[in-house]
Amino acid sequence: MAESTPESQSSEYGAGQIQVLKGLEAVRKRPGMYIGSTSGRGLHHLVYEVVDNSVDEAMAGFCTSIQVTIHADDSITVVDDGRGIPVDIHPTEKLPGVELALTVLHAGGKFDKQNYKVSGGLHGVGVSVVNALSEWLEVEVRRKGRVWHQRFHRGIKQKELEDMGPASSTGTKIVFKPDAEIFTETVYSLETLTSRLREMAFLNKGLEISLTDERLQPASEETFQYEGGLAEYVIFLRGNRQAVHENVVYFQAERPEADIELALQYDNGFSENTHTFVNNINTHEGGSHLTGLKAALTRTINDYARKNGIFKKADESLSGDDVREGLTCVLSVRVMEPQFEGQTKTKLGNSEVRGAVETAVNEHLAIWLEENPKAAKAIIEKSLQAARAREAARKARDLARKKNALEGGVLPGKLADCSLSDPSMTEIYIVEGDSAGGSAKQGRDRSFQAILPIKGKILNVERARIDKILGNDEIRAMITALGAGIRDDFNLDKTRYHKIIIMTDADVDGAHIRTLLLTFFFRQMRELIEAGYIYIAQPPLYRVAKGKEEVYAYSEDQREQAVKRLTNGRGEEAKGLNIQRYKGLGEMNPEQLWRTTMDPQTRTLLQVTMESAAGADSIFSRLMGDEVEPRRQFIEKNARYVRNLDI
Ligand code: 0RA
Repeated sequence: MAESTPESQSSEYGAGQIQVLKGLEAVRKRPGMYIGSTSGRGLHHLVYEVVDNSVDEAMAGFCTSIQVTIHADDSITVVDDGRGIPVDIHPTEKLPGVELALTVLHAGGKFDKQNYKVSGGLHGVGVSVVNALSEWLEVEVRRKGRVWHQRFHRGIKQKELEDMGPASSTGTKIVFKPDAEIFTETVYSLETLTSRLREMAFLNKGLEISLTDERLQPASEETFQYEGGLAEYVIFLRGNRQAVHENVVYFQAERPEADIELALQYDNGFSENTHTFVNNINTHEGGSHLTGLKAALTRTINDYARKNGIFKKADESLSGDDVREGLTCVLSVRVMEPQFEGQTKTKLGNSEVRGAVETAVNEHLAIWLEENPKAAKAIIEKSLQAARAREAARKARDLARKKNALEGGVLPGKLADCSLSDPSMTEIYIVEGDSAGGSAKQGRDRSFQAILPIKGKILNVERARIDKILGNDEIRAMITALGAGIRDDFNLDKTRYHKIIIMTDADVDGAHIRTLLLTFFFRQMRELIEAGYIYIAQPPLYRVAKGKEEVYAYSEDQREQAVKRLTNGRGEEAKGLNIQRYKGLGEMNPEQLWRTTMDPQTRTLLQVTMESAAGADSIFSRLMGDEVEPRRQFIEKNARYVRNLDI
């Protein structure tokens, strides 16, 4: 296609331009419709959207390296070495392609669809949305031997696309500053961006992605590049759990329905860690590709065991759960026209993908098992152990059921229940320690708030099998109080409270207990997290008082503010000022606990979400595994982690 130079374009203010202004206005009026929210989550989506476009260029085979920089003012630069966004004048729109990509909704660089086999992007909204929601945005394209530049303010161009001179390479650079008029949070989380970009690098074998944070002194820089792709991802996710076999099972297959990449490895843990992706998007809710994978795994392992005389009895077999115990697995598929379904649009609907994945996994896994007989034997032995434990647990559970212990009926003795019974109105506080539990019982509103005190460190469910978990008193008390069963028997509709609030001390032990509880919910009652029922209470860190005035502070910042206000700016040395640091919930009397932490009118609750199960899950696995040091480091950073779950 012959490209005319932008200078020769007509710059009439036509119908197209009016459409552009209308489009931008729509995005700025209802940003949530395009990027989900205007909180930290939406803010981070802007970066993902821009990076996704560069990754698409990499997937098309034209880009090898992407550099992301967070600048000191929280503006962002994304540079790639792809072909550059086209600058030729669009035949009917009469504007350069790059300008269209940045100003026309859904044009998003993909107006030229044949170039891309598949394309990612959670919302697929395109860079024009990023442009509309940025105070300013600059684009620099290297293409056709020239450097091209254009600048926008809140989506509106400040000048025509300009030829800045010769260029010896190709690529696209986008710099943007999110609009503080739109976003409630404008500060990027290095951790959140790191984990998403790392994930992108694992999913796109060989692609180099670097992240620089210039807000730090000196600036930090990390580069992600994995020649092993998903095989390296599995090793990363396995963390410090011990592998049952050395080599990761890995293959790539191209089918008419989908391109498939799979890696898996078994470890000596008891949980399953499977992550599935479609066009680089984490399919938290699973779907047809996952169904195909599970079917193939169960079938192939059973076939192998039978053929090689590993089963003792003729009718012996392994269930799906058995062959997935201790499994770390990542499946990534690329599909031309993905249909996303489910509550959070993260479930793959395309039915043709199921068969494609199933046959590919059957074929490759069968070969791998034949070629690795030692590993195959170890995996099957591991699955057989799981089957035996499951059988023992089933017997224990039947027994427990008979005693009516897990199915409600008899509530635990330590539970102070509320008087209302409509779950949508009620909440339960799971409180660390009997003394804080006592204060909470006295301070609560007993009509809708129930209190369950638990003893310090509960069992680490990451390191225990189901029979041991069910034998633990604290855990049984939680299961019966919530009334909805666990794991495969869990029934969300039976949950007795729609808010389950974890309330622990604001110290290291409290953070550890909170992590143990979250691990428990994540592993045994994941639907509670998915339904948004799990919360974390925020007790104050300080009470600042002077005379009759008192203020509770929930952060260092708030403490400083409070001191300033109560002393009219004189500071901590002012006479009569009293600052109390709360180390534990027990230091508050019932009335204070109510006012600061439990009263729905004034309290702050953090909702625990599943947005990035891959991230959260690897945190759980790494931290709740056998090694002490990462756990200690984690606990020290724990407050940030909760925020991370939220983003
Ligand atoms: C459409 C066509 C072509 C490149 C791109 C889009 C493109 C978009 C972005 C966004 C960020 N980086 C990008 N790199 C490339 C090229 C078509 C051709 O050269 O034939």
